[in-house]
Amino acid sequence: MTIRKEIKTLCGMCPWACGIVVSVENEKVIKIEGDSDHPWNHGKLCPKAAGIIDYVYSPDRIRYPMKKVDGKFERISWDEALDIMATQLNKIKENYGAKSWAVLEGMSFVCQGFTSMTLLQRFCDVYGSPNFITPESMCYLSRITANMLTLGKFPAADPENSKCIILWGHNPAESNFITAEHIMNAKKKGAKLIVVDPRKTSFAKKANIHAQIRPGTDCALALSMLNIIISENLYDTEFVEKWTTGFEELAEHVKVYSPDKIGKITLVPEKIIRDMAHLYAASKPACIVEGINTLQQVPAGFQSQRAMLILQSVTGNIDIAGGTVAVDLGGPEIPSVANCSPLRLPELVKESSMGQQQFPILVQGGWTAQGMLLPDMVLTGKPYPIKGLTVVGSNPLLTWPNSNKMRKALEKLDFLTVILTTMNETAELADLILPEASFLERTEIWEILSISFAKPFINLRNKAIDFYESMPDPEIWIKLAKRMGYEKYFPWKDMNELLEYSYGPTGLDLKTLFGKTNCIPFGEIKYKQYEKEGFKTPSGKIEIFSSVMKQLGLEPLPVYNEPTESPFGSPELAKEYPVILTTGSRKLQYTHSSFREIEKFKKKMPEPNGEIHPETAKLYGINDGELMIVETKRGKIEIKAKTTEDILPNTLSIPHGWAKHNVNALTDEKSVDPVTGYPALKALLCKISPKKE
Ligand SMILES: Nc1nc2c(c(=O)[nH]1)N[C@H]1C(S)=C(S)[C@@H](COP(=O)(O)OP(=O)(O)OC[C@H]3O[C@@H](n4cnc5c(=O)[nH]c(N)nc54)[C@H](O)[C@@H]3O)O[C@H]1N2
Ligand SMILES: Nc1nc2c(c(=O)[nH]1)N[C@H]1C(S)=C(S)[C@@H](COP(=O)(O)OP(=O)(O)OC[C@H]3O[C@@H](n4cnc5c(=O)[nH]c(N)nc54)[C@H](O)[C@@H]3O)O[C@H]1N2
Ligand code: SF4
Ligand SMILES: [Mo]
Repeated sequence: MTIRKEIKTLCGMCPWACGIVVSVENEKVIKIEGDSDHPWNHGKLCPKAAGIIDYVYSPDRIRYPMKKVDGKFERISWDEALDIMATQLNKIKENYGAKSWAVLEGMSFVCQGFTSMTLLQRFCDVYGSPNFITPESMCYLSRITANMLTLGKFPAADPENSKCIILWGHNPAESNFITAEHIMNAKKKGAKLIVVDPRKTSFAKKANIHAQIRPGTDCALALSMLNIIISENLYDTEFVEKWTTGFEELAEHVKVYSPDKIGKITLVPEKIIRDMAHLYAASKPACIVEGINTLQQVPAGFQSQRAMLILQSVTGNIDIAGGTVAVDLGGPEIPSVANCSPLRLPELVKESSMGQQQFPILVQGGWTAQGMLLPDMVLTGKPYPIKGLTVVGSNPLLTWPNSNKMRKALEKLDFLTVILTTMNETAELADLILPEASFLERTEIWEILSISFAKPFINLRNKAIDFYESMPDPEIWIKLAKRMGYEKYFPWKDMNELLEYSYGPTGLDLKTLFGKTNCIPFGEIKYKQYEKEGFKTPSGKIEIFSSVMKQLGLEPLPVYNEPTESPFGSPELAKEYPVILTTGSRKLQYTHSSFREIEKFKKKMPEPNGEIHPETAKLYGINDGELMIVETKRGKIEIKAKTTEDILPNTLSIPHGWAKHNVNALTDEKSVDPVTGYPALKALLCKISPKKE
């Protein structure tokens, strides 16, 4: 007899969690369709969804726990795997202290939602390690923190209702097709579009203005726009007076960012800077749709986020439809929910996290350690050694900067565990491999819509199938906790109980969520909420001048810093490495280093290429479609050149996540942003030459 069922759940091939309907026949997935009831994607899906079945049943899926014996992996039972893990963790704690074991989790794990993440943090808390590392050591958290510091909340752009959209360091045509649609819909209704990008992306070609910027100089551009808007009195005087602090200092401060000077620094012609500032200031409501990670991976990353917030503030585009909006949960701000989670037990941890002293603004919430310090700590043992690492849902050997150094560090560890769905390059180095359930094999809540897009909804991911011995991550940690004598802290019988505990304080109606559909309204958008409550900052206003930063000895007004490697900032280095390198522009069908094994994707894009202007290619004797050698101070790779007029001359753009052409062999993990410790993945120097046969 055939047993058929349909399960409404969420895609997990990328962070955006589109609603899907999974058809299961005799316990096997046979079809995936878009969920037309879902308020985010309304049934539409991107091409990655066509690979869900291939991914879930991939030959690369890890089916059982495995341990390494004489250089080869051997299948073992879960009991043996958890015993090994408990023994090794106890050993590290006894010999070196709890802080010498770290967890490094990846983007896919962040996408399991706050409950799964804070449960693992709770395990770290109870064990005593402060070193919980997330990809937010280089992605997104810098933006969240800059917003919390300046506005006391993390609102999102509202392009659907906007009259002028600046798409800044973001290419949603490749990285987020729903936002791409929202922008196109607004454009059809007459909204003006400004694109800031070193490449002529498909959006740049449709834009009213394209600022083809030199990578890493965005903060200077934003400050120059402020210079024009303030000197020409184009700002919202009433809003500025009532709701901001530090405007006068700002007006003085931005005088040096004159458009003629900044035109030379950014390579955006002065006239374009003026046109952008005028169009943006004259349109209301206007919004800035920014890169998720792009603008922060440079020395002025945190400051450019602050500068952009200030642009939105002085033009009065905060908390209004078509500007920026936020979901109000009636309790703590959404980014704080994770830190306020009843699952956290930070009082049990005696030590501070890696990076807490150097980057207190990023690390203070205890949400992530600054993982860029990890390789050096493992390799030098200073200020204390890291001896054990557990990688969850990540492939740091390819996705974290400076792969050669990362490899040395991973090889030096006493004990490396990975918890993954599919085999990857990092797993090859592990002592122990644990199979995680994929997103079709788990139940969890993912808060993405409210946090990142200000849509007042909460999402449920529903388990559709089982797969061999794979286990959802929270179950793994609860089982391990019991083995290590921590059971009083981990009493939950199943995921539903855990979710109830975790969401208790928010008042979320879990029964409706579980009973009805996989997405229910949650929270509310309140326009101009500040009129009633002010802003949740020390002054109750938008802090253009940040007193918190001043106290910490950081620049209280946004200051532009040159990229550490650049023709302007390091002319000596530029003699040897003359070409500007930006990395990691997204490709629609792949997520980071994932899905390279899927045949239908491989056919469309079997390998990556480095985009370079024909004039630059010619200068170095490189031909279109041929292999070139790209070298930085860290390493060397080969990659096919794609010559295109669509990129700024003297700039090379290479995507990340490819084992054979690994751009992270070229990048540096050194912290360049003094506020967050983020590395410079977007503005480096390299040299290029043709590969000789
Ligand atoms: N298909 C797919 N989608 C994804 C992901 C994926 O791996 N694959 N990853 C997800 C994740 S975790 C993230 S963080 C987001 C990333 O999302 P974003 O950070 O928004 O990255 P992109 O959308 O690729 O857009 C980056 C654009 O910035 C341009 N750029 C490069 N350097 C600079 C610069 O210095 N200044 C300016 N102004 N522009 C620059 C590039 O040319 C590119 O067009 O995407 C998410 N979505
Ligand atoms: N040069 C350069 N490097 C970058 C970037 C860049 O722009 N430039 N972007 C950075 C950014 S923003 C990010 S967020 C990181 C992302 O980097 P990572 O988080 O490392 O991303 P992936 O490569 O997708 O991780 C792949 C592994 O996750 C595992 N996995 C997938 N789904 C699951 C799951 O449900 N559970 C578990 N346990 N495992 C799973 C699979 O085994 C897979 O091999 O990359 C960063 N790296
Ligand atoms: S954008 Fe594509 S990969 Fe991402 S959740 Fe939606 S359908 Fe899945
Ligand atoms: Mo990311």
